[in-house]
Amino acid sequence: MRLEKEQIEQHNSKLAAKHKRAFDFISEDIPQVESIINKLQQFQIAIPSWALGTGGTRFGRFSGKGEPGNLEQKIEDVGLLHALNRSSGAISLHIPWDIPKDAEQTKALADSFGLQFDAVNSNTFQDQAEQELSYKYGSLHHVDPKVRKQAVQHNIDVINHGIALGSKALTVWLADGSSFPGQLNFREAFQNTLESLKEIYAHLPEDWKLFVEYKAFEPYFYSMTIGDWGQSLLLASKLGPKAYTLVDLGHHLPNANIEQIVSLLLMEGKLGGFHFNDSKYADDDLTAGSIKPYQLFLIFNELVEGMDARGMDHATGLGWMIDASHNLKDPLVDLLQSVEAIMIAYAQALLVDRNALKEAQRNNDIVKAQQILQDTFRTDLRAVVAEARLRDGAALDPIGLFNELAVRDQLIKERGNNTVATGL
Ligand code: PSV
Ligand code: MN
Ligand code: MN
Repeated sequence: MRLEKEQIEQHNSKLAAKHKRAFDFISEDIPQVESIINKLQQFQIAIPSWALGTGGTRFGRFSGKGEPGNLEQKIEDVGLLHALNRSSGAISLHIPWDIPKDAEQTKALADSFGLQFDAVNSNTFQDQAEQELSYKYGSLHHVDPKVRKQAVQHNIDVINHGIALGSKALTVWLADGSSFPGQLNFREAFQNTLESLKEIYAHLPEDWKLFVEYKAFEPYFYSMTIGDWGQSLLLASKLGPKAYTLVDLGHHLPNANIEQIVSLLLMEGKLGGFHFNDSKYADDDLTAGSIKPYQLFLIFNELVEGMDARGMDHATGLGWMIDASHNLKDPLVDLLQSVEAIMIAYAQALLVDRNALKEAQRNNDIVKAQQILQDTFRTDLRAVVAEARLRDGAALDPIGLFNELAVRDQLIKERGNNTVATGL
C-alpha cells in the first residue's frame, strides 16, 4: 500500500485553518521559529525492521493482523510511516531476521519510498537453525575461541550485507553475561570481547562506524559483559576512532542520569547513536516519551548543547533510531507516536535559551536555570512540529490520517489475518 499525495493534501486542507491558528499563536513568541522548523525538517529517525510486527513477552504474544511477512513488506510499512510524517526516512535491519535476497532490488524498493538503510544490527543472542555452535554461554566473550570465531564471522557477514545496502554503521549488542557469581572470569570475558571486536572493527569500511550498545541486565541477571556506558566507552576507546558508544534509553539501572551520560560521551566524541524508547522499570521498550517525557527533553537538551559545542550537524552527527516493542498497540501507530515525541523533545531543546541558561549557571541561579528548562518543556510546540511536516508534504495529523484511511484494514486485506513478523 502506498499513500497518494492527494490523500495527504485532502487531509491537510481539512485541518489547515485550525493548524494555522495554533501555529500563528505559538510562532509569535518564537523569533527563531524558522530555524527550528528547518532543523526539524532535516531530522530523520530510523525505524527498526523488528518493531513492525507485534512484540511479545516471555509469557505470550498476542498476534496483530496484517503484519509484514517479509522484508519487502517491512520496507513498505516504513514507507507508509515516512509518507505520513516525513521524519522516518530510514530503516535499520536486524540480521538474520531480515536478510535481503537481492540487495539491489531491496535498495531500489526502499529508494522508491525515499528510505535509506541505517545501521545494520548483528544477532548473536539466538541460535539460528543452520548454526554450528551455540551461543548459550555467550558469543564474542565466549571461553571457546571457536564460538568467538563464529560470532565474529557473523558480524563480518552483517557488515557485508550493510555495504550492499548502503548502510554506514554496525550496531553490536551482545547478550553475553552471567547469571551466577563465579560463572565468569570478568576480566577474561571482557578481553575476549575486545579481541573479537577488534577483528570485526578491522572489517569496517573507511566511512563506517561501529556502535557498541550496553545493557545493565537481561537476558543475564548477575553480570553483563558490556553492562554500562563505562564498559562500552572502554571498548570503543581501545578499538579506535570508528567505534562509539550507543545509548539505548532502556538499558540503564533505574534512575540513572542518562542526560549526564549523554553529555560526557559527547564531550569525549564517543557518543555514536541512540535507541529511543521509554520505560518505567527496565528494558520495557515502550513508546518514546510515554513515561518520562521530561527526561527525553533533558536528553535532547544535552544533545543540542553538546553537539553545538562540537560543531556537529544534528541530523547526521549521530545515529537516531527507535528500538521499541509493541505488544498492545498497532505497531505503526505506536511508531508514529514515538517519532512525534522525539520531534517534540528535539524542538523544545532547540528552543532553550542557551545564553540565559549559561548565565544562570555562572551565577549559581538555580531557580532561574530550572525555570528556563521547565518553561521550555511546558511550551506546546506541537504546531511547530506539525508545520515542519506540512512543509515536507506529510500529514498534519499522521495518526488521524492513518485512521481515516483505515490503513490497517487495507493491510489486512492485502496480507491477511494470520501474519507473524520476524523480530522480538
Ligand atoms: C536488546 O535489548 C536490544 O535493545 C538490542 O538493541 C537488540 O538489537 C534489540 O534490543 C533487539 O530487539
Ligand atoms: Mn537497543
Ligand atoms: Mn533493549
